Amino acid sequence: KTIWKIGGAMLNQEQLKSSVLRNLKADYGKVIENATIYEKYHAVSKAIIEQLADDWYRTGSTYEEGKQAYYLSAEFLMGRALGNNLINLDIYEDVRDTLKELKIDLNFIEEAEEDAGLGNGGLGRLAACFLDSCATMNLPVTGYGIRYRYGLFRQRFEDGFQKEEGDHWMAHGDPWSVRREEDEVLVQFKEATVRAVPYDMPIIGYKTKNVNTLRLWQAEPIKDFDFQQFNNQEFDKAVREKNRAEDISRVLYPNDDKLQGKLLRLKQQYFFASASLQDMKKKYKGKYGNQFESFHAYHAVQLNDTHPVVAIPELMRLLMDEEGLDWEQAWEVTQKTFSYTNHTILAEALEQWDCKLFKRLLPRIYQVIRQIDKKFALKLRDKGYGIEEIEKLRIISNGSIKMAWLAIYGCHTTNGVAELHTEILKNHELKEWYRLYPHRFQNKTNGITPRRWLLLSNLELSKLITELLGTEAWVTDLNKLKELEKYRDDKAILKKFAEIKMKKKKALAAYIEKHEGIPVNTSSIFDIQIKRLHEYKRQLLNGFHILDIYFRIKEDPKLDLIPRTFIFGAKAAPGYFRAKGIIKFINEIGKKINTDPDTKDKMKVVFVQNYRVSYGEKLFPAADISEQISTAGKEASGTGNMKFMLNGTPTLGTFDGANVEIVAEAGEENNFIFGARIEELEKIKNSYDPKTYYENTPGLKRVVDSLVDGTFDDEGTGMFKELYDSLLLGTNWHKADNYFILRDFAEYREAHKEIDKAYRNPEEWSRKCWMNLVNAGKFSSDRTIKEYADKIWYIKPKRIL
Ligand code: DL6
Repeated sequence: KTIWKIGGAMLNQEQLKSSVLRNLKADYGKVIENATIYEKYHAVSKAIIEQLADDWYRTGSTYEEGKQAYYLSAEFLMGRALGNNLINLDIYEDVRDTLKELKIDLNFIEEAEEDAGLGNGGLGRLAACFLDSCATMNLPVTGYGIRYRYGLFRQRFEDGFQKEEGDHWMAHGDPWSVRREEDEVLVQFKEATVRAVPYDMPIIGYKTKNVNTLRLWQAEPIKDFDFQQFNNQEFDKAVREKNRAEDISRVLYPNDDKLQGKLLRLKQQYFFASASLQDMKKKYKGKYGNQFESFHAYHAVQLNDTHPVVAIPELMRLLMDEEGLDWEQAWEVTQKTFSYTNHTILAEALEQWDCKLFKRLLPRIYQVIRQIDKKFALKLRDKGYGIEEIEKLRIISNGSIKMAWLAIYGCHTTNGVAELHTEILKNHELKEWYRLYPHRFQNKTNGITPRRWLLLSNLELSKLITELLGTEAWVTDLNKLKELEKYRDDKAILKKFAEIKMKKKKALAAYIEKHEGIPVNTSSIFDIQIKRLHEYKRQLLNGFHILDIYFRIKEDPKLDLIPRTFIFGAKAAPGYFRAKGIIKFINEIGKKINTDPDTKDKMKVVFVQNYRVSYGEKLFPAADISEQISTAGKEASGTGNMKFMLNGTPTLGTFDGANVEIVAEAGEENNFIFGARIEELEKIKNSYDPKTYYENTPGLKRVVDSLVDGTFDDEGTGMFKELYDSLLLGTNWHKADNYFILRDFAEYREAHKEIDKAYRNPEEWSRKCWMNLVNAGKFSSDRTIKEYADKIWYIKPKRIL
């Protein structure tokens, strides 16, 4: 039976089997019976990638004709490849059946694959979803990033405290990457030059022959070791250069939304920005010779946040120093090449580099930035700007380089990631810039790929959708879901839908029991908050509310509540003390509630360890409630909110980020919206006194005090007292309760009561879920990418034949 239906060589079951066996033998000298699970995973992956080679190569050469876009990102949170690739190739079930004949369980080997966790959270996962959409839509787009040897740390809990371990994700090999030594380039720093060696990952679109590329750079030394020093028995010295070079791509910085002005991070940024541009330049030169005045006509480069913004002065350098363009020409080409996406308005996340540090590492690049800054100031002066206004916009000020300013000035377009976020940028954070360049600002509301987040993770629901629509077209045209709205009152369909949810809940419960050792009741409401741990995301609010229910049940054991399972998943940046305190606090709450005979059948708290993409694939489909409770104005967009929605889960959320658009699509009546809106927070922010809420909101004092009154133990770390003070006293740099937790507590509790009420009517509840699913069309990353392609990159699909 032929199983490979898309392009490439025709592959039948027998060929697949022999390819797997051949790979096992060639790579490990083994047969199925004595191969480990990793080896089997490896052999199967290689059997698949083998089939792609021709189409992959042809995609590359087809794209070389004409304009291409490049997505530069310090993070690509890819997750696992095998299952997703099989789904996109439309061979998942056939491969599964074929492997059965070899006594290989596909599910089992899928679980052996480590996530490629080369990103922190939303920003990196967005980049991964975008690549999937670009390939699916046959768009000539290449991703460029860093091949970190260690991805985002692995998390486990010890006595409720977060512990981190290095994530050596490729320890068992990396069958989905191909080393392309022939394309290596050199990257020069003041004190050393390193080799950038590309590893290419195939990006397989859904049911298309095109295979796009994610090119990740690995840093390597010019010379592996110094033989002379080795001979002199100076072993450490002999490998010093090697280690220094390798340090650059050794580990992903585990901070999201917080700047760390570390030299190594700047090295990483310049390393991949320079390597990527040199790669483009080399290919361009091969094809068009020295016509660098037209470089921008063939290259659209998207800068994912400020991390790759050093590419702007680097392209200036390459064009002037190596290709002989004059400043004005180079600047025009540069500005027409780049565009920039802003992902946050948190001040602490806006990257700035200390001039001295920068100059020490990259003197020539520093010189270029100084020149850009100077010319910009003169331009503003000529426009009639006053000294103070100029100072606000200057790229270099107070001894630092403001990367966001450099980005806006050096790019033709700046975009925000949700309507509300873009409005905040235009009217508040970047208002001076917006006044100066109104036409440069655009909105591109984020999206997620329906392939990974529905087809792969919820096959059952996908099948129901296909059955009802009579077509699979929704997979690439998510707006088709809207046609299913007509079933909103169809009892039989809603019942089937609810049964699927139950099935996913059972699967999650089994997984949680196995991995966290906690049994959960599948008829309870699965109330899930999964995202990075941050004060502004307000996991603490969720924790307080859980504790409030606990105290209410203790007071009144007959309290009539639908049982709840509160599930958290979150990593805290290792140096973020307060975030780690919140994890410990929630774990303490869980310990108390899960062991108390009065409450253990009514509620449960589970903080899953090591939340990551592959865990998300199990959590999103099983959720009854999606917690999106950030302080209004703080979450730029959110994309987890969209993953829940697409799996038919109502949002319990604030008017923030893309929640606003989710509710506009699915109806406020089908979601649970609460809390102060931006306008109100703007009004109260200067006079806000959390103590008033603390004292006057029934039940609130009791839960806040639990931090310090002996209810819980932080084992002498001072974490809980620090949290308590942050809410009521504030610090030098933060006002008390900076994120308005106490202000929103009562409304949050009311919203939960609404949920409890609504859940009692199963049909009504299913209808709400259904309305979320069928209105999720807007949030496909295909829609987002089409907007980037049409309005920013100006590129068109190019299908290979
Ligand atoms: O745009 C993707 C994602 C948004 O959905 C989140 O709301 C936002 O917090 C996140 N931003 C970052 C910022 N990192 N930096 N700098 O991760 O981007």
